Amino acid sequence: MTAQTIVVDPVTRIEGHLRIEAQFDGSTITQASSSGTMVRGIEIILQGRDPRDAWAFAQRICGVCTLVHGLASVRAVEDALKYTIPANAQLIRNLMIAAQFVHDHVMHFYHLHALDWVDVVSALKADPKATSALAQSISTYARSSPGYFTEVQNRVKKLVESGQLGIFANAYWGHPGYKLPPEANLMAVAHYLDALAWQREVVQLQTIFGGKNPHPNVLVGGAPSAISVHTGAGTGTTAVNEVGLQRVAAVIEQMRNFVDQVYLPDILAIGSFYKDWFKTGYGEGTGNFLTYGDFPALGSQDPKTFLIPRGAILGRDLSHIHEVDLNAEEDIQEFVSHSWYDYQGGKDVGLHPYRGETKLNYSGPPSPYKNLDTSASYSWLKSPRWKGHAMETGPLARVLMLYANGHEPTKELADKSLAQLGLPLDALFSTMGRTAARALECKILADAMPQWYDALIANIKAGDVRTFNDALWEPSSWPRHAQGVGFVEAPRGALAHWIIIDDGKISNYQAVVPTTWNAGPRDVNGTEGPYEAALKGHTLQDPKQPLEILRTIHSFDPCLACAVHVVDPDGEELIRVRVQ
Ligand code: NFE
Ligand code: MG
Repeated sequence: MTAQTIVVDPVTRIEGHLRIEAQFDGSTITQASSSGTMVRGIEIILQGRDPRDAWAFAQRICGVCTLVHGLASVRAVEDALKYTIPANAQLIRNLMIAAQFVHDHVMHFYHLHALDWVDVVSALKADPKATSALAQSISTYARSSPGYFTEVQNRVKKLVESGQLGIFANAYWGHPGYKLPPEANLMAVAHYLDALAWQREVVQLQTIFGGKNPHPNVLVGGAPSAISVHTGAGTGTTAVNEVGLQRVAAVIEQMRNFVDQVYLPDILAIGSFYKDWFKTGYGEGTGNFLTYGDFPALGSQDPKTFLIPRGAILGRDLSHIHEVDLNAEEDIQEFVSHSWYDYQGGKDVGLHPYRGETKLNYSGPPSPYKNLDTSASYSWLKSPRWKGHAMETGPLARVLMLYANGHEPTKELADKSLAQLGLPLDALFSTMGRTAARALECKILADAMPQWYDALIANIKAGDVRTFNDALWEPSSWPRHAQGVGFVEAPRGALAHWIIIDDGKISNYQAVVPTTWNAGPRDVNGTEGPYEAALKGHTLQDPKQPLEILRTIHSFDPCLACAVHVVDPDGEELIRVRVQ
């Protein structure tokens, strides 16, 4: 077979618009390019505004990780002003962030990623009785009777017979890369539907503390949730009361149950049929991992107390965690050598976000008919680098960081899960390793939620209902010039917003988000971003149906809307796979 270029544009079952091009030599991918194909420029919109309002704009960067940009923004302002928040606000933030993780990870697996591994059409051939036996052998989940799986199968049958597959349309059903037996496929499809109903319930945690979802409210100086245990339902108050707090406890329980009984067992069951996707290095990316850290211990903002530690891992070396400084000019820099932006100092300099610039300069396609020119600019994403290295952020980075730091629950869970699959720790450096890491951290965070909830309740019982510190609310109390960084571990990875405040107004605002780290283009030295590096060396069974590309790209859980801080102006396009 002659060399060819495979174009997947747009990649579907992600957020935002991503184009992947792969050079295919007939058996393997020799080179890949990742391009974000749209832009809006929230950072520009923020200039000149009141820093206390910034979160409401910044939060609109994304409709998927709908909380975290708001929080990164208020934390940036608080860091700049040295603004402390009450303990209750910190606990509420921990609970909201963790809830965002659990919600987002389950949705990502079932609704965006599972269909890369699960063949919906094959589920029709399953024996519901055998499916029930399989489900009961791996979990105590109650919805596992033969009757239940018969009902699910009938629903899917109706869909297929109608010829209108809807959400299940346009996949590569029947591709030889699908390895699950029909019963495992049916079980996973049933859980796909269950996860839809589950997420409607658990999202209530955000509405109780943040008023609504998506885009719950946040607040510079605290949490926008007044607490009043003496007001019941129907008293006309919007304060968080006993009813709301009890509902939060129930939601935490629902989250933990679904992760323990459905998500984690499914990942291990599905993973056991795809051991080749756990091969060390296959779909790995750069082997460099970055976390900013999050979930402070009560009463502290010191990164040393974070549940998820901060650090960098280079070249898979878990024995040496490098320190990460978000304020150091030389450490985190964004490059635009291959991005549709200009810097005043030229295309080849790197800028720390405090000095960051957002000057758009679109200089060429992609159009569906023209390939990316990787010697020039080819993406709306910038290329963030840590000390010059291309770094992966996200669940795999965090699980490795927890593991390397000796976090006992992580070690126990990871070791047990890998042992069950008969795999070594190195198997995590792979496409399936990344997908499994997401499920592991989901459990670690769901299990951490009760301690924050209990601490919140204990404070309230002791009479402390404070959620907001008004000490620095008025700009007259601010210094004339201030700068700060707000960071959050977001579901897709390390997120930070850098803000500069002059005379009470924003004079510069830069967001560097998880998907920019992961999906960014080559940098000034030609070093590829993690997506690009991860696809190299992939074999494809059928280049016209590049399922393998989707598996690895989806394992990162792309959000291009975040990555370019955008909304698409040009409307949707169906997936287009073009082989030249
Ligand atoms: Ni739009 Fe986001 C997360 C952030 S992404 S989803 O998680 O920040 O890269
Ligand atoms: Mg940015």
